[in-house]
Amino acid sequence: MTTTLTLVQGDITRQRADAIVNAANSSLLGGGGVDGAIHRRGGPAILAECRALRASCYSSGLPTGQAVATTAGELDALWVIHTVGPVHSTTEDRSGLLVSCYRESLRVADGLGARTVAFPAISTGVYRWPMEDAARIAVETVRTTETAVEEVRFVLFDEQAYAVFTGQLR
Ligand code: AR6
Repeated sequence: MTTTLTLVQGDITRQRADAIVNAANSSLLGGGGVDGAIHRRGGPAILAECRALRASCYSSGLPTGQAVATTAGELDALWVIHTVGPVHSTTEDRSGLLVSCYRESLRVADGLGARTVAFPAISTGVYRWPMEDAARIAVETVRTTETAVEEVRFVLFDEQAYAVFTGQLR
């Protein structure tokens, strides 16, 4: 099965997809950036499920590089897949954890039977990962991951991020 990679500039909370990936933090209890936007537009059902996951499976938080799914509430999607990106470091190579975010999210998507999955540029906001490197890792990882997902859509918030991802897809 081949996976098609597509790019869109815009707000991930406006996307129609089987699953939308959230660049969360390990608390799973919300935050700023994409995380804040998803919870705001998706409504309280997402947070309620996140709280239940915290209580049942992740009492010390979702580890960096892992992924877990909840309902998508009022979003135009069936599921939100929450993954925790690494904070960028200049002294330590954490790229394996960023690779893991994409791989684990696709693995969760496969478990759900999702055919279309929208990703933000994980770790490139509050977690300060340089866009060029993050885009390379995102595209390479999706291209080399065995998955039944038919479309992986990268949703880039601004023109500059969109241009960087466009360069990586060529
Ligand atoms: N749609 C698509 N992309 C967006 C949107 C949106 N609505 N909003 C922001 N971006 P960030 P991180 C872009 O900070 O770096 C949160 O507080 C943004 O321009 O959302 O993984 C969490 O709770 C950037 O390129 O995620 C964590 O604490 C990219 O999405 C922490 O931030 C990721 O930026 C996670 O930091």
